[in-house]
Amino acid sequence: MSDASPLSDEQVLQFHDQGCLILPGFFSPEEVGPMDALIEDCLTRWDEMRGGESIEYRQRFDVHLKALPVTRDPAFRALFDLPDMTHATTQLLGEDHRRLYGFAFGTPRDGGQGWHKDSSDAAPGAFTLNRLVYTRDYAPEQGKLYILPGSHRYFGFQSDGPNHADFPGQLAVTPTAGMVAFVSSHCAHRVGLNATDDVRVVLNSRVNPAGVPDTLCDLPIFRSGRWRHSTQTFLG
Ligand SMILES: O=C(O)CCC(=O)C(=O)O
Repeated sequence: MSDASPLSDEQVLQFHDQGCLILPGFFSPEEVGPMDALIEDCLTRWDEMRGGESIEYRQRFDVHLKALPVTRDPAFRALFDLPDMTHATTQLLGEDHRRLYGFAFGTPRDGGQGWHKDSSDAAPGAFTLNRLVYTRDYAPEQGKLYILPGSHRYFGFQSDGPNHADFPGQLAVTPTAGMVAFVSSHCAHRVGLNATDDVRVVLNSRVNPAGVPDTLCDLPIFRSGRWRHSTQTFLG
């Protein structure tokens, strides 16, 4: 293990300035290997798996995915506890950050996620950190990760409009094995539609800076308005 900081000072500044930081090759193939094997095993049982979104949520926001039951496996925790990840998290959030919960989302053909911010409180510092990890290389047609840098500085979206549409200035990233994307919950992002028969999977372990409520991401905001996850209610 090296004592060197995994992120440079410029990268830390970039995260706070843009609301996101994309790091291809953050993890080695060996480091993501155990989680990739669990994902592979899950994908063989895809058709039997539940864990999809509600019809209303899918129709309003073009979000279509399944949650894979791999986040309770010790390998999930072990991946996010690797020294470079814990060190980078401290660099971005400070010492007193608080680990929340994890997800593994599988996106099948025609699935994706329309533009959204995972939280809708625009106060500076009121964000949850998404730590997104990809365990294998994906084709662009399986759904790129689109992010709108700087959008964490304002409330919501500047216009209503299609859930899947290009914005000037968006980043479009094709996930690769070992890539990590640190994305503020208040930075707009979407997952492009999967046009293949191969499921695309992302892991996410969320962390809050000190003082941020655990429930911040109960209220995401989409181009057409806010949604409350805990009651499955559209708030407009
Ligand atoms: O699937 C991805 O690449 C990102 C997922 C994401 O950001 C989300 O679940 O909000």
